[in-house]
Amino acid sequence: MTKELKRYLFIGEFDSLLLGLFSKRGEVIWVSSLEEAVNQTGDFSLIILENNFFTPKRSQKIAKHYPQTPLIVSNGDEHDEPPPSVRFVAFHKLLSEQIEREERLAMTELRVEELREAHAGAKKLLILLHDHPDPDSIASALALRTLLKRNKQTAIIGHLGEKISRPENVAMIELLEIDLEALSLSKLKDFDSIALVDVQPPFFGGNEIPNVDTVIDHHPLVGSYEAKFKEIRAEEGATSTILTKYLRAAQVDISERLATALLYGIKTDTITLNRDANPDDVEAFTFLYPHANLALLRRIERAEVPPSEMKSLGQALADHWIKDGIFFVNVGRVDREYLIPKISDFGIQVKGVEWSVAFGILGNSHLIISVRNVGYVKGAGRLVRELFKEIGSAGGHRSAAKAVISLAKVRKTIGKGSQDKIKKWLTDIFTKAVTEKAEEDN
Ligand SMILES: [Mn+2]
Repeated sequence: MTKELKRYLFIGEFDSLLLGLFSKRGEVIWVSSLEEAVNQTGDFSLIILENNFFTPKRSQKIAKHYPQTPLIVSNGDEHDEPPPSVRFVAFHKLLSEQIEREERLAMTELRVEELREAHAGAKKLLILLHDHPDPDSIASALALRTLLKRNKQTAIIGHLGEKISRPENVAMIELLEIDLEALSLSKLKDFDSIALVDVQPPFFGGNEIPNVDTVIDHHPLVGSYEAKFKEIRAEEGATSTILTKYLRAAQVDISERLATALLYGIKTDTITLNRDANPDDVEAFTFLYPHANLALLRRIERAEVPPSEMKSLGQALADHWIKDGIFFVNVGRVDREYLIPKISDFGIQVKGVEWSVAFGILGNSHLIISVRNVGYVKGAGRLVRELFKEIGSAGGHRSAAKAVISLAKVRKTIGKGSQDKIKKWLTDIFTKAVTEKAEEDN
């Protein structure tokens, strides 16, 4: 929803305090009968029914009259079978800032209804991914299938092209028991409904994809194409983020397997710090984290490390120390950069640690510093920018960041490029910055 003027329709008996509060947010129309309610002109941002006024029948009539507007029942008791798209919200929540969140959820729930509608009659549904499926696309497909209340018999997840070969993707599919079919183009016409996730029709190199009813993607909108349901959100770091929002809004139970897949999808699409995660990604990630199977996730991710590199990992971890809740690791010299963030990820799991700083020298020319924090402390990205922006490239988001500094600059800054010197320097500046930051934040 944008910042346009909000209009609220209240139906039933309400405290003037509540109406007064809402009139500060937008226009308030207050009626007491169904007849008056459906005789209004124009659209509303939100319709709020008083609990005593609410009956499933009345809410259905109102929903039919205002199909684009979310319905909230104030102070409603939980119903065994609530009508679709009606949320029951406690009175105190209506008074607080949480109402904004409830409004967004209610809006999203309406979108989910439209999405389900787009495939309602489909006999053979295909959820189609891009030609080289990655964890984000695979997780999104699983989530969509759950959202549409289908299973592997009633919705195939497929892609065109070669069998999957990247070790971590193979591990994800095997460990999470995901059935993914490699299809040929001619097979597509067998499906009477197709949903695209993490991809859009023009990405298929000019190949015509028939019966595309849904497109859900976080890549920028490309070209023009028709679909019954389109959700293109380029501001999100992952398609898994969009689908996590849908699942939450529709109050669908998220299994451990699905949570693990989505968490991994968001992680792989955003943790590459060249691509910043936005607050939605962080919120989805935080929500999924306790539901996911982290042991399984580690097994999936570990597939990325060739056996030959296990030795470097082991050696690297040996040179670690903890100071003021910061876990430091000197990874030493590496040929492949990803070892450094990997070890930094590991460091944040150490008990009592709030920050993890892993660093190493890549290709004899650059110092790479990878920073993680537990999330409730602030600004990893800001912290590394403050520390290193003068001498190298530095950035990231709230809980993960990285800096790259040439060894020449390191020598210029601290006089010498020896590992001992670097260790002392980084320990000092990080301890100082994190302690100062904690004081600022309090
Ligand atoms: Mn993606």
